[in-house]
Amino acid sequence: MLINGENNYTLQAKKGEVIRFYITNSANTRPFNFTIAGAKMKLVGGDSGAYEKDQWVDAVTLGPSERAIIEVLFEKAGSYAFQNKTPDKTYEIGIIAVSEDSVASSYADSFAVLKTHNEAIKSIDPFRAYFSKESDKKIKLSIELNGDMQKMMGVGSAGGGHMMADGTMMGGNMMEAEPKDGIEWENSMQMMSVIPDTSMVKWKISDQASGKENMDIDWKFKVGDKVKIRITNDPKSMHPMQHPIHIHGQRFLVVKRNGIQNQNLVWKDTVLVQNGDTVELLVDMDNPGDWVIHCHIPEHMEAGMMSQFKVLNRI
Ligand SMILES: [Cu+2]
Repeated sequence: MLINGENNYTLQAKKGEVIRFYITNSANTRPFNFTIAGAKMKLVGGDSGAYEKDQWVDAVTLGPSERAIIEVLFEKAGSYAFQNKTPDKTYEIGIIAVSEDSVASSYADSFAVLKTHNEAIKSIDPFRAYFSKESDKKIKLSIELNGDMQKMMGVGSAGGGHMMADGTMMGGNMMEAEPKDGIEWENSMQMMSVIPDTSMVKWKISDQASGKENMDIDWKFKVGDKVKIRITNDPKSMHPMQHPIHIHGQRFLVVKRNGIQNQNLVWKDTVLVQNGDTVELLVDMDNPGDWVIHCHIPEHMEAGMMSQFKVLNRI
């Protein structure tokens, strides 16, 4: 795990210094739960600018392509660790060395205040009336294995698990590997990751209304449309795991997660849809052209997990 390309990233700071960090998860597959041990941390921004309001956080969870802006106060001298803290393991991925010299002008007083960001609130206001409308599009995330792959996995054989009519695995290794908290933090399903290629595995975005999948989905919108997209990540799929879903060319708000209204919004272009989760996005279709919506894990995208849509100019 690297920070800015280094496996021993070190940063120098001074006592009393407040540092603003722009964090991008540029990993291929791995989600990060990023934190700085022993320092006070404030979440101020996401993918595309400020949140409506600042909030104190212990850590930020980022899927591939997601971004966060945090501010951190280093009150005392000493060594602070950048960490990736998952439920089972804490990785140290860098160090901030804070010297005894006090910083010339400290922003500690300003840091102590949780601010409201009026610009962000104003940019979201025109969209609030659409938050509770019916979903315009409903998609499901899942996986399909071909016959050879199912045999390899022991599906249907006496020794392994067997497939239920609804596609659920019973018995075999698959159930044990199901992520505990909606996120597969480590590569726990080695066989799924090492053996298969795209001829054996298809990762799927399925449109619930048309029954179409992946690139056969070809939605059409008009500039100015405010489109509600509901995404469900099937917990009963053969490999239940999180998918960072990325939309090109437009911005969106994650208005609801599992039916609960989001109380602190930020403009985004990627949402980490955890295993079993349902998220509702309100997408601002303001950028005409041909675009894609896809999982930001390249292996999943290569194995199908991408759809297309058009945003047409109003005549
Ligand atoms: Cu994916």
